[in-house]
This record gives sequence, structure tokens and C-alpha cells, in this order.
Amino acid sequence: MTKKAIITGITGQDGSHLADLLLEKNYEVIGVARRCSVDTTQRIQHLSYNNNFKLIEGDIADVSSVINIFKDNDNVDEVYNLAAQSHVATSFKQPALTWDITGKGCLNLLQALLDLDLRSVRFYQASSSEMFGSSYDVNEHGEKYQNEETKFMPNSPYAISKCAAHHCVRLFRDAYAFHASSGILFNHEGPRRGENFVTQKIVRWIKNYQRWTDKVVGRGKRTYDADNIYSENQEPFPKLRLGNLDAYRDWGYAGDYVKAMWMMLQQDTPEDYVICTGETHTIRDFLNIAFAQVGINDWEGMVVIDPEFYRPCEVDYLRGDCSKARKKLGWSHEYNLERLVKLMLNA
Ligand code: NAP
Ligand code: F7E
Repeated sequence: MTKKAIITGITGQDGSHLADLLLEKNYEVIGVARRCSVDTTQRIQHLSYNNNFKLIEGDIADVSSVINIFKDNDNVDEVYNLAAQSHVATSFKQPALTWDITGKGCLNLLQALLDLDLRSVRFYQASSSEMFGSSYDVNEHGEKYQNEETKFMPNSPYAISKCAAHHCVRLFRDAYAFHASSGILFNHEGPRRGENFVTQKIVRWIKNYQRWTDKVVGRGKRTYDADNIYSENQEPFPKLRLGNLDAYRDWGYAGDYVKAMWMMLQQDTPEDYVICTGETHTIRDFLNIAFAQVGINDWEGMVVIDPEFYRPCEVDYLRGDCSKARKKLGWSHEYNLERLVKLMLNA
């Protein structure tokens, strides 16, 4: 029998990948998008003629909007809450808005399901490795890691909002027997990643720089010389401005990670799972890999460290341990960092 799923955050990176996955599995998919003055549906353009896909208007920060989503769409089997103000740096500038969407938005959805007596609907919450903040455990080899048992020490308004939502999910599971699970996902990227996240920002800059050298220096004559960027007789090309290059992140591919979301809701028992690659790299490592893939080994002169991109508080080290997901869900990642970077550069 065809299943029906609602996805909030459908216009985002993960929403679009999850919709692709569920439609492949013959689901009927309802995507929730908020009203915007410009078109935000680029990532789901390819679904506009799919008869099993429907786009509806809604905002998870607005209680009556959330109630109407469930009233207007019956026989829903699964709800995936991927909507969020998901940018950590922005959350320091807009903390209350971040709370309303990323924290309270999740409660609005759960409470609406309870009040409308829709407890049998399975619920997925997009929790985040940011919830660990400065916290980690150490294994027998002396390596730092985070898993489902690691305590949360959130250090941004975004992470605090995600923690609140995470605990709401646990509460609705314990208090009202909801089939609700949170995936504690570590950073995941891909060609559909928003352009102000660091991986996509770097990849886009490299691609624009390649285009610029093709135009100005001539195709096939790329010199990739840092001095080129501001040489006197050529149009200037802005350097890549970044913040802290020393933070460690466990980066995976979004297409791999949405499979884990679906797997969690197919289990008999709802539980929370860490999803990650288990490998960690600094932003500097990412720069080395990305520039090397286009034949540039000396990128330092092309990058400017700009205090604007430093955060009031940083998450220094993230490396997940997803043994539980491997064992119970049978999930594992296909893309390592090298392959992910290649995918993004070639997109
Ligand atoms: P994203 O690309 O930033 O997408 C966020 C989505 O939420 C967008 O569709 C956005 O719509 C929507 N949204 C924002 N406010 C909303 C509101 N008030 N009502 C309805 N929709 C709203 O994020 P993502 O990378 O796909 O991540 C998906 C989820 O996983 C997010 O909850 C994120 O916090 C979480 N997460 C992401 C990662 C990661 O590394 N990607 C890791 C852990 C957890 P607009 O297009 O209108 O802005
Ligand atoms: O930053 C550093 C920055 O913004 C990664 C979200 O999807 O993953 C994401 O959050 C690192 C940080 O991702 C720039 O300081 C340096 O240490 O790409 P990001 P994030 O903050 O890790 C988690 C798991 C989520 O849940 C979030 O929703 O890179 N960094 N220079 C920079 N970061 C940005 N954005 N821009 C820079 O110029």
C-alpha cells in the first residue's frame, strides 16, 4: 500500500533529497514550504510534474498553520520535520527567530498531532551534532568522539533550540507513546547545500575562480597563481574570505543521510540515532582537498581570514560514532570526504 509522508523543510537540501528517496519508494509526498517573495523551489523543480508530489504552504512557527496542515491532509503515515533556521552563525544574530522555528516549531508539530489525536503518525526530528557543542567522550585509543550517550553542551542559540526540540521528541515518546525518533546528524553536504555553509562556499569560490581564469587568462592557460587575483592589468577577482579554519567537522553526503531518516521510521521501536562518517577533518583539510582536486596546491594566498566569519562561540571538535545505527538500522555511508568534494566540484 502507498504510504503518505509530510516533509517540512522541503525547499532545503535534505528535504529535496528525502522527497526523491520517498518518491522512489512510491510514497505520496506532501512538502511544506513557507511563503517567500522569491521562488525558493529550485531544489525541487524536478518534482513539479510528479503526480505523487504535492507542495502546500505552511510555516511551522505558526500554530494554526501547523494544525491546518494536518487537518487538510488525512491518512498521513509519516512526518519528517526538517524545517529549521539551520545556520549557526545566523542564530547568534536572530536567536528568538531561531528559537521560534528550530525549537518551538517542533513542539507545535508534536502538540498538533496530539491534540488532533494523530498519535499513530510516525515522526522524525532533525536533531544535530551541534547539540554536543564542546562535549565529547574519549575511547580506549584516546580518540575523542560523540555518540548517543555523550552529554549535550550546546553553545549556540541554534544548538539550544535543537536540544529543546530533541527533548520534546523524547517526552512525546515517553509520555504519549508517540513513534517519534530523532536523528542526531553530523554535518552533511552535497551539490544542493546552501551557499553560506563553509563547504559550498569554498566549492563555489573555486568554481567561480576557474570560470574567471578561463575568461580572463584563457581556457587551458590557468596559472592558479595567487598573485593573479589582484594583478594590475586584469579585472580583480575577490579572494575567498573565511573565518576559523581549525574547527573539526565530520562531513558526509546528504544523499546517504536521508536514507537513515527513512530507516529510523521503519523500526518497530522509536529511538534516537547518531548518523555520521566517523572521520573528522578541519576546514583547512577541506581546503587542501578541494584545491588539490582542481590542481592548486598553494591556496593560502587566495584566502583571507576575516573576523566577520568567526562566531561568538565555536564548536571545536566533532567526530561521530554511529555504531548503533550500523548495528540496528544496517545503515552506513557511501561517500567519504574526497568523494563528496569531487561530487560537489563536478556538479
Ligand atoms: P536547509 O537547507 O537550511 O533547509 C531548511 C528548510 O527549512 C528550508 O526548506 C527552509 O525554507 C525551511 N524553513 C525555515 N523556516 C521555516 C518555517 N518557519 N516554516 C517552514 N519551513 C521553514 O537545511 P538542511 O541542511 O536541509 O537541514 C535540514 C534539517 O536538518 C534542518 O532542521 C537542520 O537544522 C538539520 N540538520 C542539518 C544538518 C546538515 O549538516 N545539513 C546536520 C544536522 C541537522 P526556506 O527555503 O523558505 O528558507
Ligand atoms: O560551519 C567554520 C565555522 O556553517 C562549519 C549546519 O548544517 O552542521 C552545520 O553547522 C565550520 C564552523 O556548518 C566559515 O566556524 C570558517 O566551525 O558550514 P558551517 P556548522 O556550523 O557546522 C550542523 C551539524 C547543523 O546542524 C547546522 O544546521 O566552518 N567556518 N569559515 C565557516 N563557516 C561558514 N558558514 N562560513 C565561513 O566563512
